[in-house]
Formats: sequence, structure tokens, C-alpha cells
Amino acid sequence: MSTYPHIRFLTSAAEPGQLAADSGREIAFAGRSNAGKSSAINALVERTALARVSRTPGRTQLINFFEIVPERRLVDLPGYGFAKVPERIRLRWLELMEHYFNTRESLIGLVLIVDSRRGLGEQDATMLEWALARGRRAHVLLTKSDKLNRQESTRVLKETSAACRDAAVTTQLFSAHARQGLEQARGIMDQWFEQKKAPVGA
Ligand SMILES: Nc1nc2c(ncn2[C@@H]2O[C@H](COP(=O)(O)OP(=O)(O)O)[C@@H](O)[C@H]2O)c(=O)[nH]1
Ligand SMILES: [Mg+2]
Repeated sequence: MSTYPHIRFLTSAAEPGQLAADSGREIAFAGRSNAGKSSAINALVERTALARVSRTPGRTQLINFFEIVPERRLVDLPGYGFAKVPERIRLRWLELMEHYFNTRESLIGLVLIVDSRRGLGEQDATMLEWALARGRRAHVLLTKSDKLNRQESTRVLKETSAACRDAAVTTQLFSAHARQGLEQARGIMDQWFEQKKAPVGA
């Protein structure tokens, strides 16, 4: 049974003028290309192909909006960190992301998808900073945890939590394939949707 039974694709934006109307609340998903963002979104909403799982990472430079119910959205942000992207495309990505994080009133939180085998990278940290800059929440999914043994997953969770603690960013292990951590992640998202908005600058 889906927690988001009515979720549907709303619109895609390649530039600021194409963003969905900025009302209500939305939670954005970000991560390095190939980190497992599309798989995580599909697992969380119990759809096999709402967000496409990519065979050619780094190609999509679109912000995709999905409506859960009117005025509540999940947003799939374009991936980053793909080495072969031309400078022109990278700059366009940067411009779009800066615009999005600087102006988006309805953005209440960021779910950051991090491959648990890589851990938190520099660009991931930048995404967290952008998200937190205006009092929004952030939560890290250390995904593909099925690829790690118990000891490795405990270590990466501990290290990431320590790195995020000061910023009040929460972290968890996650696996779309093994369906690990789904309830925990949904719990965080539901909590964000229900909570009063954090005061600006908090
Ligand atoms: N083992 C494992 N592989 C995963 C998991 N999630 C995604 N992948 C794989 O990682 C690759 C990239 O996944 P995708 O969801 O397209 O990543 P995106 O580029 O961040 O959207 C694909 O080959 C997926 O099958 C997971 O939880 N476990
Ligand atoms: Mg994807």
C-alpha cells in the first residue's frame, strides 16, 4: 500500500521560469548522479518508475515536480558530480540550483541521497548548506546500504552523523533494493510536512 497513493508527475523545469507554482510545501531530493536518488524516490512512494532510474547518469538537468496531494510536492533535483559534464551545462546547473534554493518559499526540507560506500562529499556538503541557509530541514539517506556489511554501515552512519550533528542534520542508513529505512525516511518527511515552518534564519 502506498503512503502517497495519489502522487503524480506535475511538471519539469529546465530554467527558473518553468518551476511549479511556489505555494504550499515541498521536499526536495538531491544527490550525486548515480547515488540512487531516483531509486530512493520510487521506493519511498511505492512506484516502480515515477522517477526514472538512470542508465546514463548525469544526463538529466531538469527539476522534476511530483504532487502528493494539492499543495504538497516532492521535487527531484538534477544530480551533480558527474565528471564528463561540459562546463556550460555545469554552470547552468549551478544557476538553476542557486535560484531554486535562494528563492523557493515552499521548500521546507532537503533529503540528501549519499551513496553509503562514498560517504558525504564536498558537493553534498554544499547542498546541505544551501538547504539550511533559510531555516529549512535536512536529512541524509546513506543509500545502497545493502552493499555494506554491518561493520561498514555502522561506521559510515557514525561518521556522517558526527559530520552533520552541528547543523542539526539527521542521518540514516537506507536501501531501495533491500527496502531498508523506508519507514524512518517517510516518518521524517511526514513530520516536516506537518510541522510549523521553521522561522527564517533559524
Ligand atoms: N545495491 C543497490 N543499488 C542501488 C540502490 N539504489 C540504486 N541503486 C543502483 O544505483 C544506480 C543508480 O541509481 P539511480 O536511482 O538511477 O540513481 P540517481 O542517478 O541518483 O537517480 C542504478 O544502477 C541502481 O540500480 C540500492 O539501494 N542498492
Ligand atoms: Mg536519477
